Amino acid sequence: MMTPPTLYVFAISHYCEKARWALDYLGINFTLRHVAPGERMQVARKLGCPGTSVPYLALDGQVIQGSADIISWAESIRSPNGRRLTPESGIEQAAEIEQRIDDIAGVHVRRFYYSEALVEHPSTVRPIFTQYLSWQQKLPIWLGWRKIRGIMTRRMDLGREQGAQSQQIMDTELQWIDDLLADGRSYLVGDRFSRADLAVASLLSPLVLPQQHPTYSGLAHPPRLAATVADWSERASLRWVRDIYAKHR
Ligand SMILES: N[C@@H](CCC(=O)N[C@@H](CS)C(=O)NCC(=O)O)C(=O)O
Repeated sequence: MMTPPTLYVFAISHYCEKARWALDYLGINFTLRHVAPGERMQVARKLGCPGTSVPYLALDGQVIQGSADIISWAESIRSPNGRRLTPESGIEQAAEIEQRIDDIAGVHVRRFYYSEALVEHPSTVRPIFTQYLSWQQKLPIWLGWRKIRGIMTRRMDLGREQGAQSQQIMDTELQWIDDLLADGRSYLVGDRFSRADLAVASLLSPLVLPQQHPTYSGLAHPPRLAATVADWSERASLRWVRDIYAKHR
């Protein structure tokens, strides 16, 4: 019997939600560890991760970094509940959808949100950053908040113009999902829930804030994002995300 793996996450991260949802869905027993921003890098180095981003999963002497690789690992062991996330046919199509949502919408939904929330309303972001952390973990975030904001602003290239650019990219990416759903299908590939659906729903969840999401109950949209999301809320893609969360999360 192997020791349960440990999944290292940020509460606010939609990529972490993607990995966590997959492990939950497949009934895999794991320990969840919330890490603080600086701590994430130290733990990643100690475990021998190739990079420093969350999520990463530590299991007996091995570490798997990145939501897609974590899902592939979870699919490679026998799922305790017999469920699968890889579709029986259309594996390539599912992989293409997952890759595109990981590379484009995953990045730009985050930049769209932080460009307004972290730059103009930073006090609304900090509670989610410190959620589920111990006092020892919270303290450096409180003390170093200004520095953390600066680093994040530079690394993600945040700002008003950049936010508007990411909004446009999100509009295009939502249109891509709207078009895929236009034939009335319930799932993106085949006729059952797959990793393509899980990837798209989790990475778009910051726009929808579904009530089944484990960590977004305290997250509020800043005003311009809230107005855009209100305009977009009846799009097929966002209605579908709400439905997928209600059915599968
Ligand atoms: N493609 C990666 C993206 C992971 C990612 O961007 N994680 C962010 C949190 S949302 C992070 O840790 N950023 C800090 C860093 O990259 O050092 C995945 O699917 O896991």
